[in-house]
Amino acid sequence: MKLPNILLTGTPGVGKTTLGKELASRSGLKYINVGDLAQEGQLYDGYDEEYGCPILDEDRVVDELEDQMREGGVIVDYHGCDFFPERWFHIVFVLRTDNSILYKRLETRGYNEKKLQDNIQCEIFQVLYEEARASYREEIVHQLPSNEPEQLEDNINQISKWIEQWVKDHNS
Ligand code: DAT
Repeated sequence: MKLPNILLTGTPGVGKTTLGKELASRSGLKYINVGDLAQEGQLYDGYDEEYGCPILDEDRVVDELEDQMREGGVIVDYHGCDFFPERWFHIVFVLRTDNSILYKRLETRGYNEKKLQDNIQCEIFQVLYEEARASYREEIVHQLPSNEPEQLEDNINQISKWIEQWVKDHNS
């Protein structure tokens, strides 16, 4: 059976992991967190002194995922989207959260002031939405509000319906 690949992107803290895992458990699709994948495989290329974090080796991440993506049925979660091959994804969701809510979530994570401000700016300037629109066909890029639990539920229901329809359309 053919299954679609879905990209969940957006600023850290907008709720990609929460949505991705729940969606995977309800749909049977496989959830992949690129940050975790990179850590497990040490898919890094140097260290960013300014941000105090390792730099993702994008080519190795793509190589690592290629076979699974070709098979289909994968939900990918990452706060970046311009280095994945465009052909991988059938739909792209950019999660969006209001500044004050995002600020509280990131504060809870213990982010330092610089990291907090950088991420809030990232959301204000809709960096990930612009990146997604520059990297994928406009028709497949959608924004989803992710401020409250009701919206999480709505997003899950909406995407589940989309998956169902996609599966019907591509397996008949
Ligand atoms: P991300 O994977 O984008 O970094 P996350 O899934 O870890 O984000 O979520 C960050 C926090 O926000 C976490 O405590 C769960 C909460 N959260 C996520 N989506 C939410 C929603 N729609 N309503 C309320 N809280 C949400």
